[in-house]
Amino acid sequence: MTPTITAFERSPDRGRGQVRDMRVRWALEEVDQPYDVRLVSFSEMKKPAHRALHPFGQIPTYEEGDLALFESGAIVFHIAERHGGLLPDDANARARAITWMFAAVSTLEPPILERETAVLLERDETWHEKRLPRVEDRIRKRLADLSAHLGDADWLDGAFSAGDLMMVGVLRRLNGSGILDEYPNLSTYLARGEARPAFKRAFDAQLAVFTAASTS
Ligand code: GTB
Repeated sequence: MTPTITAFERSPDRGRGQVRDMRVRWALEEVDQPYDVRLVSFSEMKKPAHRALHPFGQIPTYEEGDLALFESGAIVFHIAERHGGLLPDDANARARAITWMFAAVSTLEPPILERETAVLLERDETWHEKRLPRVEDRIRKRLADLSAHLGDADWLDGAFSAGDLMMVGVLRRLNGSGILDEYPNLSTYLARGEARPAFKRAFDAQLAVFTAASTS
């Protein structure tokens, strides 16, 4: 059965692949699972029909038969469980890969999101200049530890897994900040993830939504 995911009808990031449907698209591409996309407007996301799929009125969602999921991490986990290739067969290695998925969304992503909020929404506040370096230092603390763990390995724990997919998805949110450049092995790790053919296919698919919208 072909799953259907939701994505922004008009992508505020202009197709730079920062919106969270990108992670889901990437996972589906990694496992060679075709998918349909339903584009939703900001007002549609807040209506009951969409809230029945996503209680917080957001994207992405995932529908497959009578199963409806939300939360990009949970969706990627579901895809990884149902298909081969994103989680190791060995039970302990599998548990570690899942641990990295959680680390991405619950340890790395929060300070990165905090910075985005500061940069996008708090620029005019009198305390912004003082606060931003503190927020960025909280990110650096996490990146330094992640960098030390990764060392000169290609991936976080053996072969590429859903843990790497989620971590690369989160680290991409630092694109343009310059912060990741301070950790050369993490910059290379990010580039390694983005060089995967499945990533490129997912990126092109989400970009096509934006380019189609801007030419119509
Ligand atoms: N924890 C949830 C998940 O991982 O799925 C978070 C889902 C979420 O934040 N969805 C956002 C959304 O639907 C889109 S990704 N927002 C609309 C709303 O809340 O009303 C966040 C996002 C938005 C825009 C950019 N951008 O333009 O660069 C990047 C990321």
